[in-house]
Amino acid sequence: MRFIHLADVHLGAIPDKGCAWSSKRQEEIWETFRKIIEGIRKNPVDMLLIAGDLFHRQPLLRELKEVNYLFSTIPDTRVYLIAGNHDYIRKDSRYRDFQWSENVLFFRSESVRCVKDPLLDVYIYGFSYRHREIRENVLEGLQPDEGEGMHILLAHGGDDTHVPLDVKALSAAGFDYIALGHIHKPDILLKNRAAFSGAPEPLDHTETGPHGYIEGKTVNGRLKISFVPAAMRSYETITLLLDEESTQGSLEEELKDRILKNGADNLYQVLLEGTRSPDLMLIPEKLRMLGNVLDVTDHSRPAYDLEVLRRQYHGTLAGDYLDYFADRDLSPVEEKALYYGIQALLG
Ligand SMILES: [Mn+2]
Repeated sequence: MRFIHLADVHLGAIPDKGCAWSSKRQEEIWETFRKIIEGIRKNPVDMLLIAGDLFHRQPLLRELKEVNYLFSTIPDTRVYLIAGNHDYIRKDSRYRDFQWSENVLFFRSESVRCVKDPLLDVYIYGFSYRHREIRENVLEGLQPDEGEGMHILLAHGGDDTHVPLDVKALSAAGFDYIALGHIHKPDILLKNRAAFSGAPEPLDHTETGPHGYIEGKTVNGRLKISFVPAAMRSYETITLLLDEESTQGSLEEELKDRILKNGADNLYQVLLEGTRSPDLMLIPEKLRMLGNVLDVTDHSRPAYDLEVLRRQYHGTLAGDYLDYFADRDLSPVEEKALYYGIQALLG
């Protein structure tokens, strides 16, 4: 037996709105989903488990048709689908009366239902969101049915307002595998027994690291799961360490290099750290134009020795200014202000 566990595809999402690559990313979310289905067509799995938030918001009818067509191209795979908090079954949801392809089972109820797979001794348990939030742990005390075979639970949530579930308790109750959705970072919670597959494509800069799905298969009757990377791009952070020799040009050169090495398609957050020469006038905007750079955060500071300056300028306006900031806990903004001020006063 072999399955693929997907979640949080978020079809219809438009990542990084306002950025040059945004609409491309919207298409890539679909593209990666299509590729996963294509992979299944070439090498069929018994089951495709989709643990919620297949869509970013209420699916349009044409989006459901598109997805259903893709499912119809993998007739040897049974698709088990639940709705999450983003694509919850609202009163006017297109999910309500949609006719799915024969190989698709959509769990419509907000309470847990169990179905037996028609071909395997596998029992699938699932429920869908019919509201934006579910604050109760609707899975509390849930136990698998008697049936001989494997018991797989499909669930979406895991935080305070979206089914605060207890994975260990569910696993202890006898579920052989818990296929989870909602958290976008892939996370195997219990080895071979419970995992968040994560979003196949990362959706914003907080979703760093690899993205893809979970594949499960039985080996000698035992379930083994593994993470399979599938995303076309990733969000990464590049830290440039400045010193007193750094110039605008040297930093641009270094950033270009690092972006090439890390993959020109990836999406970057750039951090500037270290100390720089007081007379370097950085233009972060120019760094932004060197690749898919989301933003440049400047934590670098001019190489002033504040104590020395304070003594040196004692009794002058600059000295008073330095006294004012001395021995205070400065927020990053205040710290910036301090250095701008010194620059202005001494310059
Ligand atoms: Mn969710």
